[in-house]
Amino acid sequence: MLNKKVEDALNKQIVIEAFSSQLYLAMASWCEIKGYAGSADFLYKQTEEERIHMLKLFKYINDRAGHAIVPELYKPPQDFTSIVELFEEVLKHEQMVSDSINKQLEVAMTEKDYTTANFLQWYVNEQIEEEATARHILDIIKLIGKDNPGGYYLIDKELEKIAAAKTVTTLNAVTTNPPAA
Ligand code: OFO
Repeated sequence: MLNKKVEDALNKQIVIEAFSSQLYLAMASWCEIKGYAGSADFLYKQTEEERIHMLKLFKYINDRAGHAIVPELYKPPQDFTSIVELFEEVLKHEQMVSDSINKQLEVAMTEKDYTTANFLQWYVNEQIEEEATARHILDIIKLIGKDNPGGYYLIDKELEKIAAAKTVTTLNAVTTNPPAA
């Protein structure tokens, strides 16, 4: 059974993952209406992925006899000055998520809940990938040069390729218990 401090820490992480999903949905919508179809594809996949991250926490908390709480919806920003600013925000957001995971991991370690610490390791690894992807996108933006004529078009074409290569994880693939045979 989860102790209360660990349960609260995991429920805090649910809030963060839910907000991540909301934020990327708002970003996807902005990209779509501005004509950045490749970036929108990537961010629509990202919003789904974040929901899976949230659901994985739900399953874990409830499997350990805690109570996973559905968080309030926070309204994310709806407007961005450019695609460059938007992806800078993505990187900043993912860095904040990594800090938050580390805080929850610290609570689990302090409470000597090594099962939860082991569970959170999945998120630690996931964050390495999420931050690396955001940095990779910003590197592409720098290489193409946003001030080049057609730069935004080329950036979006690169995002289209990244989106096509991205497979959204399913809940079954990330839950601790294997699906029943
Ligand atoms: Fe849940 O990984 Fe991004 O935020």
